[in-house]
Amino acid sequence: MDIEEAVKIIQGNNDFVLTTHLNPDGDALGSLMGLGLALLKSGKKVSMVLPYPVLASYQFLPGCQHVLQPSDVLGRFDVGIILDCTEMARAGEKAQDVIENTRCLVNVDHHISNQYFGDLNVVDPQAAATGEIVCSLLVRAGITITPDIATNLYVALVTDTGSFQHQNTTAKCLRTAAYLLDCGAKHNLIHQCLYEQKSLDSLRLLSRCLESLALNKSGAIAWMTISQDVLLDSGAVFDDSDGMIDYTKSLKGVEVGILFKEVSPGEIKVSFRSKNYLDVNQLAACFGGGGHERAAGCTVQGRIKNVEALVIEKTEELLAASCGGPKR
Ligand SMILES: [Mn+2]
Repeated sequence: MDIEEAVKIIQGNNDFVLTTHLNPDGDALGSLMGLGLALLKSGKKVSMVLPYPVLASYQFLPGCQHVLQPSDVLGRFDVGIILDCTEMARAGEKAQDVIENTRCLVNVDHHISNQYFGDLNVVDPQAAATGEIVCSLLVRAGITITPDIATNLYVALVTDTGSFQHQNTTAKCLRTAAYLLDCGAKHNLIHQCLYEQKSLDSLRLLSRCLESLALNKSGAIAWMTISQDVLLDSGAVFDDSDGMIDYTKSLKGVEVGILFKEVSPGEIKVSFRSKNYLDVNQLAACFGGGGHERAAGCTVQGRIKNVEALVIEKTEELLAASCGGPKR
């Protein structure tokens, strides 16, 4: 990981464009705006670019007002920084055009499946969140972390660790979180904005989602399904299903939890979580996806029942191959 090189690039340049992956989550947005605000604060010219508006649920993040559409930015930038993104294509075509039209591309990420596509790759799969790497970068570059920057980076940590519950919650992650609280991130407010602003429709969707819960024979695999019908019925939107997958894993004896979402007819988005030993990055890769060892996803084309059967079968196969037992 070339963090010192990245510090030099940040210190030695003035003209930056930043982006992250499509359907940005808390880590993507927190890293984007945390770094963006920090560069602005140190007097640099910064464009933060996203092809779609920031989700309403994340609009409490300081810096949202600076986010631009790819069509808003013109010309060639000195440095492009792409955050939390395994491969260039995940930024979306329009943001990709902007970020590629730079003299130097820096790829900052923590996914084990990262493709090392940058001129400089600051990739640390040990980091709990990309926001954790951004925090190290800022500290090493001697940039003061304001409360607004801290809030963004803290959100990155909270969301990518499932509120410090997932296995990626390391001592370093918690030290970074503590440091960000010292810098002025407001835990209480952030927690409320992230987890206590749900709509009635989204809880109705949760109830329908839980009704669909199924288990395989051994009880090691649990899954839930949200079809288009169920979604329309509940009045919710797919973004409301954030976090619902964790209920699968909350069951005793379950090693792998899966959520199937019919995002459009014939297009099924599949999310995976594992508890102790199954490498779901590897599982998702069987279907052209990826992510982390304990959290990953992919998109599979087909009818929802067929996709379910296919994915469960593959999951059982990999579970059996992992010798049916925890390695640690
Ligand atoms: Mn992340």
